[in-house]
Amino acid sequence: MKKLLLPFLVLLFACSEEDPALEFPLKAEEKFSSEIFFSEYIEGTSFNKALEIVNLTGITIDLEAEAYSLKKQQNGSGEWMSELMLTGEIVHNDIFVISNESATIPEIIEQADQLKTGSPLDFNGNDPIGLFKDGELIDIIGTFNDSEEFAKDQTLRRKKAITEPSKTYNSQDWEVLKQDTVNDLGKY
Ligand SMILES: [Ca+2]
Ligand SMILES: [Ca+2]
Repeated sequence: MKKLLLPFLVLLFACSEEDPALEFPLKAEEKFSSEIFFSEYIEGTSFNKALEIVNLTGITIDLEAEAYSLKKQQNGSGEWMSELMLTGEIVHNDIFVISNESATIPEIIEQADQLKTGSPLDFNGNDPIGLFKDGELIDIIGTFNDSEEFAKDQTLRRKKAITEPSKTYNSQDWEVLKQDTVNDLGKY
């Protein structure tokens, strides 16, 4: 029996390595988020700008079908502008990256699920960015109608304790990293 069991265990281990989902089956008590939300913001040098969204809702989100979009408020004043409709899907426990197409840091381009030149992916630290669903704001980075430089030359990473979007920006919910930090882009 022992001779048969060992290859079986090796096989089982090899399989579980290939598919992380097998190692961490969903527990019945696991709490899902009610919505997708921003998980990272990169305000780097030049056009090195990116936004990351995470899906912890337990279901696949079709961004286009549900009309998710991004908008920017230029320098914290005026109307929301430069609406960018998001396209594609995010499966549960996955992330979606939107990057400025003119970025020069390779990871920003490599990790991108959607690329855009210019606005709204041209924020420079004082431009609130909103995540919208069918025209309704669901999550925000920065404070609407506030021209303060809240994240100039920084990477912001949402703390793991935060599992829901928020229509009010709270800097306490974000970890601040130095300019051009991209090592967690495309990961959660
Ligand atoms: Ca600005
Ligand atoms: Ca990340």
